[in-house]
Amino acid sequence: PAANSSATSLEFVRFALTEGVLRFGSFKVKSGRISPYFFNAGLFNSGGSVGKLAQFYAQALLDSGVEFDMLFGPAYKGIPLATATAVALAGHPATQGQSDVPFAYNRKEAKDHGEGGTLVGAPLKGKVVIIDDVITAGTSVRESVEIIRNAGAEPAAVLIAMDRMERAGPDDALSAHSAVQDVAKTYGIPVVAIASLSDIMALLQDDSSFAENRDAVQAYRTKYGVK
Ligand code: OMP
Repeated sequence: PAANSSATSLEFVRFALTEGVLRFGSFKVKSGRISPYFFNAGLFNSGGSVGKLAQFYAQALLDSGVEFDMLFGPAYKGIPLATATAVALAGHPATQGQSDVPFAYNRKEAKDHGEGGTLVGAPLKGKVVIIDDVITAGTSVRESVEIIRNAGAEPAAVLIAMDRMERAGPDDALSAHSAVQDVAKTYGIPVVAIASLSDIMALLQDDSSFAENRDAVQAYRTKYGVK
């Protein structure tokens, strides 16, 4: 509910809006639904904005209380996210420079020369946090969980920027749960999001210049949103 929006998640939504990462309009999303908003994390594309994004990820992870040993960023989009978040954790005031969290990522194609293999970075071990941008159907999470388990490590949580809070499944057989809830249930791990559709709604409600978008987002939420 909007009332639960934290100051940090609202600040993040404002930041995404300023960076052009969050846009209102009409967008066809992966599910085929026509969404009145889109969150394109690929547009955090400068040193300053990725640095700030990573601070939000680091803060959300620390606030969640999830115990973890390292980060994993699935190729391609997760790679800069895991890298930058590890940097942000190392510089976070709460860790007083005492936290040097290892990270790893996968290649999409296996390499048959040099060091070989599909994994790059620190060896996967202990409790691993998967970092991604948005979960829609959860496809990329499934792959990451397999990679981590095959390496003998343990998935600890999924950390994402935006939870769209949408019901999973085809439109003619909508599930009562969201893809995020399904991921949490299927793998028995929490999904931690910096912000969610609730926070977007809270921002739209605060600002009268968004009246039209507010109605469209509310209608979409009524149709496809989870409670
Ligand atoms: P899954 O890996 O199936 O969960 O899909 C996640 C993908 O949804 C992202 O990688 C994007 O391509 C896409 N997406 C967004 O990035 N932002 C949105 O607001 C909506 C979508 C989407 O297509 O649903």
